[in-house]
This record gives sequence, structure tokens and C-alpha cells, in this order.
Amino acid sequence: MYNEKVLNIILGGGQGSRLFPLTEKRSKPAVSIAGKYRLVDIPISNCINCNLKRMYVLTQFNSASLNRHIKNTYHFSFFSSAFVDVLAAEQTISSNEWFQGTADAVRQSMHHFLNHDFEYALILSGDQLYQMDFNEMIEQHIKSNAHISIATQPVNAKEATSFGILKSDNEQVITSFIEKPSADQLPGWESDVSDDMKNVGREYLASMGIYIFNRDVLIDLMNNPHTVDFGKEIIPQSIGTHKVISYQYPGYWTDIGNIESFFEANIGLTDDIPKFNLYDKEKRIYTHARMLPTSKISGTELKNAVIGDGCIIHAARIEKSVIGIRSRIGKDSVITNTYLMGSDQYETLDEIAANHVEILMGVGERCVINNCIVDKNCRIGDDVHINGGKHLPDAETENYTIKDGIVVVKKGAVIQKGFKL
Ligand code: ADQ
Ligand code: ADP
Repeated sequence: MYNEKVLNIILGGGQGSRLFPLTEKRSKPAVSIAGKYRLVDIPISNCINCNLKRMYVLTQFNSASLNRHIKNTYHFSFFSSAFVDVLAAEQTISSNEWFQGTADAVRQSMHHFLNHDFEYALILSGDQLYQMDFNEMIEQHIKSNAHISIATQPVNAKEATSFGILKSDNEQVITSFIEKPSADQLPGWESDVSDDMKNVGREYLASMGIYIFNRDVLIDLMNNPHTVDFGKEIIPQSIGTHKVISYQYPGYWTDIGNIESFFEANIGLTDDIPKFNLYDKEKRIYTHARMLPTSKISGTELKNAVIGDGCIIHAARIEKSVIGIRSRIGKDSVITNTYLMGSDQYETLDEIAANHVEILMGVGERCVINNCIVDKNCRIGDDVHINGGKHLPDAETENYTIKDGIVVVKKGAVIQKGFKL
């Protein structure tokens, strides 16, 4: 309904340091989630489901896998105005810097946006899991004559320190805003939330980092070259000078910007009734249609397992794990609490023979893997035991990183037979 009026800008990611090492060899929007999608598919699918189909993805560096994914996935009719374009930080006559922050990324890309007719810019984060009807937010924005709208959600005191926290009046006009307050700054920032929210301690209204700006307001704000971030500068500076409205979103929403939250969000998909519903016909998540064969599973006990296409699995047991496309898992292996991303290609028997491959792509026989994220194209030899958990201190090695007890095996890593952690 608003397609002709709204331009959608997806903030694809800065240096992605919080998701390292998943972002070591690719840009953040290209990171694989839920066994077959990529992070960028979430905001793009939300836009498509709302019939908002003019999208820019801003990213700090260009990666071949992101461009290939976008090119292979999002094909629109020749006669429609729909597009998904990636804008990577680029050197121009006026700027030779990388994006310094979210507002700077938008500022440096304004010349691309202004080639389009639009009345409102919808700015979205690239690392969140949610299914939201943006049309409702746009409607409220227009009805209330707002200059800027921010999607908001009540959070508890512990979470509040990682978000922008705000207070609004009876008409939802935001009257004050503080970016990521410390715990001792929190008293006084409580909002009048519903009893349900109050009972679970969610008394602070957080910015979801989802914004609508009127076109002229955005142009004006972007003219100040000293503002770098939306959360740190643009939003707090606009309170009082502009009409900034809160749009309270009641549905499921979670930030997946660091290893722990990324891991929890993926493993959460294996719950009997996951909070994020991949099976919703109305709100489907789009991705590259790979035409892979079905998965072949033999002799495996499966419990709360989510299995992608094209897998060949002989494991003894897979529990509370997401197994990505083209995964191969050998006999007698046990995989628990793990996100195995899978592989980009199969190895044919001829290739294996010609390359004298000692360790096949995938997971070998008799392996035990627990509390892990295994990035794409890894080769895990027979009898490898990796038991992640809080007992392990943070570590960084050539083949893996340990963060918050989660072992992240790096893309393409080769883990020798018999390795134990
Ligand atoms: P954060 O998520 O901490 O807080 P930030 O790191 O600026 O904010 O990231 C916002 C989005 O922009 C993310 O998707 C990120 O990947 C992307 N991004 C960051 N730097 C970028 C760059 N240089 N180029 C392109 N994209 C970039 C923000 C708000 C808070 C709010 C939370 C909600 O500042 O007020 O509460 O989002 O998650
Ligand atoms: P995905 O299938 O997860 O979207 P990519 O976009 O990275 O993965 O790759 C798309 C296709 O490109 C793969 O299915 C594979 O056929 C091919 N491909 C990817 N990486 C390689 C590689 N290193 N060598 C050969 N082909 C590759």
C-alpha cells in the first residue's frame, strides 16, 4: 500500500566485530542463519511481506557471497519498481572513509537514495529476528503527523543497558531518550507499561533500532557531518526539536548481533513451538531457491532437530540442533546444542580421489559436538570431541574461537582426527 511512498534502508552491519569469526570472511548480512537463510533475508522478507519492495542494504564491505546471494535470490518483475541493491562503503570525491556508524552510512549513501521518489525512509537493522507489519507503523506515523517514528518494545533492567531507552507522553510523543544507559542511570526511566509486562519486570521502553524519517527531515539531519550514529546522536538530538513518536510493537523481536544471541536464536528454532515462526504462510522468509535434493538420514535418533535440504546423515543422535544445507555427518556421531551451517558444495567421489582428501567436508565418524557453531565448509575428522560450555574460557585460535562458552569453528576449518576440546 505504501510501496511508492517508502524507501527501505537496511543497515547491514559495521565491521561485524561482535559476530567475529562468522564475519571474518564475509559481510554480516551474508552470515547464514536457520540452516538455509542469511541474516539479510529477515529484513528483506519483512519488507516484501509488507509489499515494500524498494530496498538498499548498506554494508561496510562488499563480499562476493552477499552479492551472489542477493543476485540469485531477489528477482522482481521487469515491469515493477522493486529492487534490492547492496551499497558498500565506497570512496567518493567527497569522502574516502569507511562508514563511521549507522548515520554516517546513511549520509554517505544519500545521493543514491535521492534518485528515488519517496516520502518516508524506513530504516531497519540487519541483525534482528522478527516478523513485523511495517504498514501499521507507517500508518501511525502518518496519522500522528510525526517527523520521526521509532519502533519500541518493553525490556527488563538487565536488557535495558544494551538499548536506547525512552519515555513518551500519553500521545506516544517521545519526551526523553538515553542510549545504552548504565545500570545506575536506569532509576527514573521506567515507563507506564501493561500489567503483563510489569509482572515480568519489562518496565523500560527500548528502541528497536527501527525508524521512519520524513524525507525532508532525513535530508536536513544528514546535513550535519558531525553526527555518526542514530542511537548516539541523531535520535537524542531530535527529541524536542522534532515530533518523534513511539510505535510499541507487541510481537516477538530479538537482537542477534553477538555470538551468544545469534546462537540462542538459532537453537531456539528447535523448540516445540519456537518464538520465531518459520512456518507462517503469510509471513514467509525468502531465500535463495537452491533446488537441492531432499535430505537422507539413516540410523539417527532425532530430537528437536531442524534439518536443511541436501544433507546426508548417519549420526547416532542429533538433539536440539540446526543442521544446515548439504551437511554430511558420519556414523555414530552425536550432535547436541549445535548449529552446523553446512556446505556450499558437495565433494564428488572423483574430487575426493583426485585431491587425496584426508578429511571429508562435514563431520566425521564417532564425533561428539556440543554447544558449538560450525561455520560452512568445515572438515571435522573422525573421533573429534568438542564440548563447549561455560567451563571453557574465551579463546582465539587458527581454527576456532570460544565466546561465552560457545565454540565457533571457523569457515573452512580442518579439525584433525581425534582432536579433543
Ligand atoms: P546497536 O544495535 O548497538 O543499537 P549499532 O551497532 O549502531 O546499534 O547497529 C544498528 C544496526 O546498524 C545493526 O544492524 C548494525 O549491523 C548496523 N550497522 C552498524 N554500523 C554500521 C555501518 N557502519 N554501516 C552499516 N550498517 C551498520 C541500535 C540503537 C539502539 C537500539 C538498538 C536496538 O542505537 O538505540 O536500542 O539498535 O537493537
Ligand atoms: P549458498 O548456496 O549457501 O547460497 P553461495 O552463495 O556461497 O552459497 O554459493 C552458491 C553456489 O556457488 C553454491 O551452491 C556452489 O554451487 C557455488 N560455490 C560457492 N562457493 C564455491 C566454491 N568455493 N567453489 C565452487 N563453487 C562454489
